[in-house]
Amino acid sequence: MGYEINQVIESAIAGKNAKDIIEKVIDDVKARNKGEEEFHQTVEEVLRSLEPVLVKHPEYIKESILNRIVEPERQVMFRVPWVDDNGDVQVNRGFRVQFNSAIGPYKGGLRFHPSVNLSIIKFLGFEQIFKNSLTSLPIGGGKGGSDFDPKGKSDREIMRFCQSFMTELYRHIGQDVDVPAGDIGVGAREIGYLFGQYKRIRNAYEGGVLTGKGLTYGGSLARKEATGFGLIYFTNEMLNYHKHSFEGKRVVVSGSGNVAIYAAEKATSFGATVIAMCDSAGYIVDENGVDLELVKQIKEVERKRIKEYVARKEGAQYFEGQKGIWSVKCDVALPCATQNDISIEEAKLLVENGVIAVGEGANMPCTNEAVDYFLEKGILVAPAKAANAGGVATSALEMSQNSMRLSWTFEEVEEKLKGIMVNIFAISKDAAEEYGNEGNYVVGANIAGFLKVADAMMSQGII
Ligand code: NDP
Ligand code: 2IT
Repeated sequence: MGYEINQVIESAIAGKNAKDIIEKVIDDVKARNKGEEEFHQTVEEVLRSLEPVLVKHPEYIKESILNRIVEPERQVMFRVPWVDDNGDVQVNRGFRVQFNSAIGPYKGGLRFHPSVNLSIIKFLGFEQIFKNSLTSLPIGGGKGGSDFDPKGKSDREIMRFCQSFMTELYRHIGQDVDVPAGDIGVGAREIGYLFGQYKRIRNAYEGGVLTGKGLTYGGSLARKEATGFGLIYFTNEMLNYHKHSFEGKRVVVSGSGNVAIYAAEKATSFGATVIAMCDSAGYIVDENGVDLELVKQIKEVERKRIKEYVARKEGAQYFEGQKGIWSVKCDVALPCATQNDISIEEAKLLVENGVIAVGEGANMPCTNEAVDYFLEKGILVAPAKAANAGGVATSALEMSQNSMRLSWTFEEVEEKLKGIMVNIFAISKDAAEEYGNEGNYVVGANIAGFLKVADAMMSQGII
């Protein structure tokens, strides 16, 4: 009885304080991580959605779960020297942020892009904690990368860079410690070179140390397709629940990389027409539906610019500038390129042009203001943490196959992926309802992802 009364009192106090506590943690994060704007943005987005959770669970306040969860368990930054084809020495910076290991080994991709800095890696690592929790698989959150620019580099340069990067990274990772994978600028080629160097240094075949591996040495079927396919499974669940479908819809997909290509492919197989895609230089519009085999040839095989498309496809148009893609009229927008691709201006344009749903394939592709605007206007939003979790989920399935020393068929993996995405929609929807935000899957996904990690942290003591 006494305990129950205490609970009621604590809840009342929490109710009064939850908002203030959250704002205090956000202020602290800003003060202690100065200038890290992308990291601030994700912390604000996640923490502000947790108010009803703190009211219901005052024990999280007492145990300072929020203060602990915003602080990475470990951050590593290192020099990556390498020699280019001219014999000149180049120096890049490497990162690995091991954010949270409450529910499993750190897991998350590596991004190679000139814009990479600590803020970007921390935002991605923070998102990864909740995303990985949503998959229902035992993986913690981490992220890494480098400000290395793979564009225009020869295969040999890529190899030398990857070998140098791994020569430092290897001491921080391991199949039960931290398992990197791909992200922007890191695909099968880079994972191959990274794995080769890890294996050489360790003198052991630890297949589960990296995911997204080639199929001949421990990679999983359907991992390449998984993020894009998963995005469409999730978005389809959301559309169906609201009595819509992909059938006959005009879809715009930003990006033309790994996530974009396979999202476009699956959306097309669900009866949609993909009208436009882009790269960082500009976008193509093809009213007949983008020819994805041609995009794969240009981007995956030839590693050329999307502009090439119009030279090979009659009737298609090319426009300079990436953000202009959001002026193309569509029913469903799938931002699959990079963060903050859709800001309030693009959001207004999309709404004006009749968009009904936004499925976030990239990480944090919409600014917080843009997401709020979509929700205010009744647009369905499939939030990145939930909607793009199919990639990391299938990475975890790759780890399972590596541990078991066997491989599942494409169909088996895809079936599991589909089940995971359907479940993520269900738990995000349920959490949104339970915590008083019906239809807001942004809040629902944050809460559902947070609860599991918070409970694990509670059980494991103050660490
Ligand atoms: P890729 O490197 O394969 O493709 C990125 C695409 O986005 C390219 O077409 C690129 O164009 C375009 N792009 C446009 N603007 C930018 C920019 N400013 N910075 C970087 N890229 C830009 O990456 P992925 O498809 O793997 O990743 C896309 C997004 O999806 C990222 O946000 C990533 O974090 C996220 N994601 C990826 C997962 C995966 O499994 N790969 C899993 C979950 C999320 P260009 O060729 O001109 O650079
Ligand atoms: O953002 C992401 O979830 C990824 N880049 C995939 C991470 C992974 O470990 O497969």
